[in-house]
Amino acid sequence: MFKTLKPQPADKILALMQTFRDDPRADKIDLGVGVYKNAEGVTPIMRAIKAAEHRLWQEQQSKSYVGLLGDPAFSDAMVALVLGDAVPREAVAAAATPGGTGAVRQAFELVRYANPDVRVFVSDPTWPNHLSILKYLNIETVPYRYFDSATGGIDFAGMMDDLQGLRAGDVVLLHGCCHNPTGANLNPVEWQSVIALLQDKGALPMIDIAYQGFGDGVEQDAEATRAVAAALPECLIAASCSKNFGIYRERTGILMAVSQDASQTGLARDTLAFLNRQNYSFPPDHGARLVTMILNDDELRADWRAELEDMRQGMLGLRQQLADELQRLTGSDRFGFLAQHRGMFSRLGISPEKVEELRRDHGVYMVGDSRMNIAGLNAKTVPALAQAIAEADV
Ligand code: PLP
Ligand code: TYF
Repeated sequence: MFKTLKPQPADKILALMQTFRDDPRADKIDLGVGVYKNAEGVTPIMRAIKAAEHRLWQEQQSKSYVGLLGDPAFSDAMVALVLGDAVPREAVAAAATPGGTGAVRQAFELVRYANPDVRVFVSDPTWPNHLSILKYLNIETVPYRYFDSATGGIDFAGMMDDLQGLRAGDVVLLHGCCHNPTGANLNPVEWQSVIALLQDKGALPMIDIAYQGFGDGVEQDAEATRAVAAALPECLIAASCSKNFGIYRERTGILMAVSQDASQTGLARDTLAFLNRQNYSFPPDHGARLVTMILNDDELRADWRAELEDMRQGMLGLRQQLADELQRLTGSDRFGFLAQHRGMFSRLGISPEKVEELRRDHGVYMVGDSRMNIAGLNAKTVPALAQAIAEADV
């Protein structure tokens, strides 16, 4: 049977990790996979996570099964973190999932289960895994214009134009904050226009929020998601704890189904439990438990917020330093958008050939679409990167 299998295309981001490891140059710079790194190039375990793990090790008495939706306390804590008081708690059905990817996968399964003819509108570009999972599930995707590589900003007119093609029951996938791969985000006024259009068309928003706290702050980064949830009759939210709690390998995420009609919440919850059971029964618990402990403990929560804020400020500082350095070297404002972008990523907007040249001649590793992980930089490598970009005459 195995001989009937066909080779699968590699994930380009993950393949780049290996190419980087194999490069013997000491001064190589890794701006590839979206993992936070500190100035020493280390992806640290956050202090609050260590403290919660220590406490859990001492206090946990059993590792028996929890439940198909995960621990209700995790759902409560995450609904509060992401949605604040935008909607009543009864309006939200939630299921713990293996990471944000698990939440995305279960959300797509849910919409296809509800409507086998569903179409999912996706930003051009979006996270490659969105497209890969949609394709695997045989769900029709419709791209909408998003990034304008000439300005490094958003082609908002093009986006709205393409969303005019929405039909009732279509799904629109939106990044809640810190767009991956571009770093370009809608402003609050633009979000309101999108919300009005979705209301008008009867389309269902699905928000992927994987970087809450990496952009403008924990509360600020959730504002768009909250506005959507409060305004639309229904929405889906896939949230990841991988980045903002630094627990990538623990696989911690949550899928929320929000309905203004609370009588629908029970049905949504049953379906989330059903879908979890079909795919893996019980979601992972360890990371979810740590997150719950942190969010429900004033001291741990404050320390987590403080460390996350330091990480965010660090990335903002690197953005500004890189934009300033490029301004100085090129004498143009062309790369000013780097300081305006938010989150871990910025798309530089250069050709794949130039990306390859930067890798070959300067040991700079960015994804082929010219996405850079800003957290891969430090105060010392920023000037080297700026020099390489300027020299490559991109
Ligand atoms: N969604 C987006 C846009 C992402 O960039 C990521 C990547 O980390 C995820 C979801 C899911 O991440 P994870 O499955 O590691 O929680
Ligand atoms: O975009 C990124 O780099 C992160 C990490 O299949 C990632 O979201 C990359 C590829 C992948 C899963 C996660």
